[in-house]
Amino acid sequence: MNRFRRFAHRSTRFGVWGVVSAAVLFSLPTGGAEGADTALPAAAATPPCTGDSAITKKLPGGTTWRMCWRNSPTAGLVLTHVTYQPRHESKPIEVLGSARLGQINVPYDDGSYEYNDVTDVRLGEGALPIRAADCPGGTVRSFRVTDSNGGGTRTVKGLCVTTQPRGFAYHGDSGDVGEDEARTDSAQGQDLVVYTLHAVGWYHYVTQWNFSDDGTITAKEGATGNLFSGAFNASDGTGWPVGKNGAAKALSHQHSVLWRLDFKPGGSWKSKVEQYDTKANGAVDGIGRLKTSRKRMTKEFAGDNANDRWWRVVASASRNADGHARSWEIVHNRSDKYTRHAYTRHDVYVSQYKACEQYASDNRRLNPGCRPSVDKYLNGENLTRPVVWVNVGFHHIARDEDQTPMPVHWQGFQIVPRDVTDMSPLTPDRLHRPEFNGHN
Ligand SMILES: [Cu+2]
Repeated sequence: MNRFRRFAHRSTRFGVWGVVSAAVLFSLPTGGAEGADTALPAAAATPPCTGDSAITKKLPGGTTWRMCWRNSPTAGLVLTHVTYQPRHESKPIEVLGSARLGQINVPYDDGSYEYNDVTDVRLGEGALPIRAADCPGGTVRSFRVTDSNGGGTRTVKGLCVTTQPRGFAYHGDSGDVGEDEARTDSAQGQDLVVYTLHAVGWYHYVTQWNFSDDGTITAKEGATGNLFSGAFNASDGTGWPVGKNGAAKALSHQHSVLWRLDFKPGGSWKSKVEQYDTKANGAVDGIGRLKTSRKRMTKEFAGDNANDRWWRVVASASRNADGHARSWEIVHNRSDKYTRHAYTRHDVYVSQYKACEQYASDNRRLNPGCRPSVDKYLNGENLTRPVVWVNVGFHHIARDEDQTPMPVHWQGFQIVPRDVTDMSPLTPDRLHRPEFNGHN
């Protein structure tokens, strides 16, 4: 059985920006050209999106997140103009110009199938409705999608916007920092959470973004649904028995999820990328010393996780109240890398922005005159406007518990603020004072 729908490529390109039409059809977010946001006038007086296309949420800790969203026929959920405004900031601070999936590449271990779920299967056209019960405490918004069977468009009530508790935000004793009448401060954190559901064959993907009150952004892709029914014949050792006595062997396969992040830190596309590594550096009386070094990444590069290594994107013209350059750190913890493809062999790829470089692989299907994949986007250019591609792989060896429906398996990463604010954005007001910011 063929797992996937096949259909001719079409695209609906309604402009989302600046549309003030009262007609429902035109106020619904629709798929659009991925690079479209770059064509906006720099000093647009009108907001980048209005009505149902805009998400604004002030969390209990005082942090406000704002963004625009749409459903792309390929990439599914696309977030643009993502800004963060903690309690003591008078203006929103821009973080991401746009953020979305760049590809989901799924090869099966026996060499029988390989899918590019974003570009080829067109994940975005497989949008599924989200039931009210699956968006607890939130609201489900609608969007238009091209019908994947080739006829017209349909409305899908398929974007959940909600909030979720995230456990401890902090717990501390103010006597430690010298407050006269010491108190124990504590708070529980909250996230703004947005997600969509898309069917790709028998799989259902949850594309989720959490925006925390402390400024952290978490991207996670969940795979659920059902194991591909055509792939229960792994008799050659490339699967795992999931039926009675091992007659049915589910084929193992790899999900390489690649996200495309077009940073706009502090409101400018211009930014720098740095890599930090911490290494052993001798010892003093038997106690080890460590040395952390910074490497400015001036040219396009592919990076690999290593012990004590991380990267950050640094704003070129935006500083916090302490005078430190604002930056956002990429936190990438775990990944099974599919080494056969150059575009899934590394943990991050950082390319200089180019409008036609839209997908991590299979790019020529939609951008025929352009380079084919993210590894090929790295051709030695200077990095002045970096686009960060984060690759998180999961090698899925099925288990009995994957039937049925399959429990969601997640893969993702985080973007964590570093020096975006002079103190924690959640510091209680009575502690948000110079005497508690740094010790001399
Ligand atoms: Cu899987």
